[in-house]
Amino acid sequence: MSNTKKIAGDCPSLGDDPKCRHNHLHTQGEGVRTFPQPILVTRPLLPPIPAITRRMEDIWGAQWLTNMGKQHGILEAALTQHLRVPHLSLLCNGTIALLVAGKVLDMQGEVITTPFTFAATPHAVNWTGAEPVFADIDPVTLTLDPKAVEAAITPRTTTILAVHVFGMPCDVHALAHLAAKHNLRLLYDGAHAFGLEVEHTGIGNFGDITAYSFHATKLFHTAEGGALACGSAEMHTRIERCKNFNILSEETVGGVGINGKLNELQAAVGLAVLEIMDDERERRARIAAIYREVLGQVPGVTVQPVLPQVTRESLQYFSIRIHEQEYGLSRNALHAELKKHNVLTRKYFYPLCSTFECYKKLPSSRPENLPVATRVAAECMALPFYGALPDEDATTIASMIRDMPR
Ligand code: T4K
Repeated sequence: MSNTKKIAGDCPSLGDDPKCRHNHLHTQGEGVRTFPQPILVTRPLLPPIPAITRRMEDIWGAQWLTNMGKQHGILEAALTQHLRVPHLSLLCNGTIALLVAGKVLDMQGEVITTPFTFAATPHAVNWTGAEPVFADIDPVTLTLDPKAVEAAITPRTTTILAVHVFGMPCDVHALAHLAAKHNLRLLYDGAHAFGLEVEHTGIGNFGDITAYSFHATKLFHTAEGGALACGSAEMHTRIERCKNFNILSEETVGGVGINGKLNELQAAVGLAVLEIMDDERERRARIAAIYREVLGQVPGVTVQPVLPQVTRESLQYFSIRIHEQEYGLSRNALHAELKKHNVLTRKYFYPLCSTFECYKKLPSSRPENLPVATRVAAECMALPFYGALPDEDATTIASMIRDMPR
């Protein structure tokens, strides 16, 4: 390959020794570049240890470990402001957040959702006792296509559960219109949408409820955690009760609830992560810019777009699509080639949820019903995307995709 180069830093082997432990590229002949250590699709954002221990000392001093303690309160207030939402409730993870949302919205009957998502989305529908109905996605935003949603509505439909996949916002206005017209609840899975703003409005302001995930692999995290944002104080109260067994007082339980609480240790991690959030966002914006610059003009590669209505990007994932005919290699082949060279991309979200054993017999799971999602699942991949990824590595990964022999 003509532009193969050695990036050996101060390594005396100049990158030619395969036993070298520096994480720089080793050239092993024309066209072959291999990172000595695997580059993962993401790494958790790790605050300096003292920022954690300082808070641990507070927690120990208070002898208060969970059940909505001081750290929980501080984090909830800080995130309500950060996400620019009217009400926010912290939860122990994003999946339980979806379950609690489903419960308080009385999500029964049929729930129209996307197959192009993580397993948690349809599983949450199933766990609340409803049936997922898969509808196709838009070929640009990869989120639910409002026309497909409308076509899927039946008298049994109660809810639309839409996902802002990879931080690309759903068509929030069209979905709001549909929900109002057909008297449906509108729940957003915002697991990928932390910090996303559309038309200068926090994404959690749309729909009845938005669920966030604060898993370690997310931009903002509490190791495990999640939250629900909503617009009404009454809904917020229902969520707060539901996540705490629906206990109303020492002697009264108001209905069926669950243990969805985020503990003090998780909250402490979240507060420390929040302190370094702006730097992390800056780093990720830089990496996204590198990927866009190198890959933007490569035939057969579509880079995740920044949609015109987005006024603040989420910067949680960076996805590309590989169009086999034009690029000359399939997504699967590229994924495998990169893996050989220690670049571990992920085929999010392949296979489609509609193909899982537990859902594949649903009438809506037929591939003919989901042509766009079926195609996109075969084309899409998530690239390594986290602040600690050096610029040179991002450039190298993008160049490898650009120059991959084919
Ligand atoms: N809705 C949507 C649309 C979601 O994407 C998710 C979660 C949810 C709902 C549910 O939210 P949670 O209940 O999880 O809060 C990961 C995450 O576990 C999952 O949270 C996330 N979506 C999903 C898209 O990605 P896996 O199975 O791909 O994770 P894993 O273990 O393969 O890790 C991914 C990469 O991160 C690996 O390269 C290793 C690296 N990693 C991972 C962890 C946990 C680290 O370097 N350090 C770590 O601590 O699901």
